[in-house]
Amino acid sequence: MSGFEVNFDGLVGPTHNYAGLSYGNIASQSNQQDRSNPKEAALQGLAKMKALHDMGFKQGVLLPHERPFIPVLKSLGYTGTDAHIIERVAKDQPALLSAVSSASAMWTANAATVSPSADTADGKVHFTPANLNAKFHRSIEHEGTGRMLKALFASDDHFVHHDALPPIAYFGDEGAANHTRFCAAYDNPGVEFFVYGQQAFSATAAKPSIYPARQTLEASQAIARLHGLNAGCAVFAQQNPLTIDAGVFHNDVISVGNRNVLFYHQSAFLDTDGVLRDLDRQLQGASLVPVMVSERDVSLQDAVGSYLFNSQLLSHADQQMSLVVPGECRENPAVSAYLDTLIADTTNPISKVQVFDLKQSMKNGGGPACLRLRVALNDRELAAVNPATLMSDALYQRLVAWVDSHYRDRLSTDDLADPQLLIESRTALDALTQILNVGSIYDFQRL
Ligand code: SUG
Repeated sequence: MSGFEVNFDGLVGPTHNYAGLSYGNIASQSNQQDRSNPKEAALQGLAKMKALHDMGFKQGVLLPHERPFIPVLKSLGYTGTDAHIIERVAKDQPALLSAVSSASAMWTANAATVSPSADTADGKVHFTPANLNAKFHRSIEHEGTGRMLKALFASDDHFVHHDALPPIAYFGDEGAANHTRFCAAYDNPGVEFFVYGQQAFSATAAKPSIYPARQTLEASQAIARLHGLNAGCAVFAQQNPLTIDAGVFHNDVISVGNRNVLFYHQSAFLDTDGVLRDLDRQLQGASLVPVMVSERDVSLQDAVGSYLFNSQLLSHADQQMSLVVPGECRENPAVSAYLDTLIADTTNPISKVQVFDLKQSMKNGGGPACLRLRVALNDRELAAVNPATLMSDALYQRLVAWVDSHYRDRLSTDDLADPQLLIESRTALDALTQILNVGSIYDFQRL
């Protein structure tokens, strides 16, 4: 195996809360107004990063965004001191305050789409931050994300950064949550698999009827063009609209791929035979290994409830793979029984299941795969990544101490009106930019 897959997990921010902001995301809606524990959330995320680092996987860290995000409130006409603005918005429009306070940037699978250098015409790694324009609280992430990615992947010799797509529904883009790459080895040319929820420019194509489809074909095609993907490198497929109506708001809630393996639910795609045929045909140097989970073994409802497919599929040096799942998978008897048969079955390379407690994030619909952005790199590219953002024993200790000293252990949506939370959050993030050596990336540090 050559090349690396580095998983960049989002650190959960100090304002992590449950505001019920994501219609179509069942966990987000059903936990609205619960009290959150930002400290526990951040420590749960860090524990996963550290455990994967200890298992020998390459692990990086992305920073939380500045929240509550005062510049957006100013752009909406609020004036005065920051404390005054927060007080006014809390009174006028508490829902707006929740939106600008969301720690949703933690789900870095939605941060960007990344194309490795082996797939692109100019031989560079391409990044496009996702416009996330389906939800207001997420649509305000891409500028900060772009700045952060430039601070981590700074070398022009290796990395190309694009702007997010135009911020309208026609080009709705949710980043790597709807993008999977198949390859024989991480630094070999791969097949980039773009899964979309709807065709914006078609009045007749299938669409979900209850919940919104966030990703459009038009957006996915634009990303493939911008990244200069080599001929034969892209496959586009529509997610089954029935799954969106069942709460599968991103493809990574119903399938996951790694190297030549596609692990998916029977109902994931509109045209499964076409997906398997195209991926297998375009994959170079390996055959596709499809691992299909039937409705009989795991119902769509259990898949959504347990987040079985929002797992990370990680390759070990011996070619075997681990499936990193949330604790909810072992709490669901059908899913747990399925996992036991999956790892006992030697016709696929998935031989281990690693379970993590990510309840704080899960209650907002964010499992192990949501929390990470995959970046496939070769040795030279890895050497050009900001080294302070790569996980180590020392960095883990520093980040745990940082969380312990800056984070609250309870937060309700009413607490978002506390101007002290803004000060605490900025103090924490200012210290974090020093720990991770990323410079002044936040607006509050630059204005
Ligand atoms: O966009 N939840 C996120 C969860 C994102 C999960 N990401 C992936 N599947 N890759 C979303 O729906 C809920 C916030 C709240 O309700 O407070 C939220 O934004």
